[in-house]
Amino acid sequence: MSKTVFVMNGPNLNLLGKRQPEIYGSDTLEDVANNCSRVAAEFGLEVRSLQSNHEGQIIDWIHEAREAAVGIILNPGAFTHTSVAILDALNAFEGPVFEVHISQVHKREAFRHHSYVSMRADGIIVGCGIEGYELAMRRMGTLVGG
Ligand code: DHK
Repeated sequence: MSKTVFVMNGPNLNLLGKRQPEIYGSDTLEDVANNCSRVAAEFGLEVRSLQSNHEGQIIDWIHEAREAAVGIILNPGAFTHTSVAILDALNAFEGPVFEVHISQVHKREAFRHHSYVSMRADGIIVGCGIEGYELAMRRMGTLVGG
């Protein structure tokens, strides 16, 4: 059975490519999904790409990942900076977790400088545009790929 990595995106990332392109670029979430699948295949991994604007849905998917995924790559959007509940859910997941931010959050407003998810993440990729997801997937492949 092939191993699956959940690539999860939080609120407003469904608008990737249309929303503030000067910050988030012009590529879409579909581009992210395709790029992740291509890199994952190099390591014999499969990808399930998920996006939700709802915190509870993201938590439910993290719970599902306990049985269905070998690792999680997550851009929690603004929930990064607010959600103890997502941190708690990730703490109940045993595989590698990579946190991705498209923008360089540390050059932005102070409220974006703190991440609850970083307390659990095994690696953090910030400010590399959507390429950050591929970088995370390469590291994931090194850790859990076949
Ligand atoms: C995406 C968001 O939607 C913001 O709320 C975060 C993150 C940054 C990103 O850079 O991908 O603060």
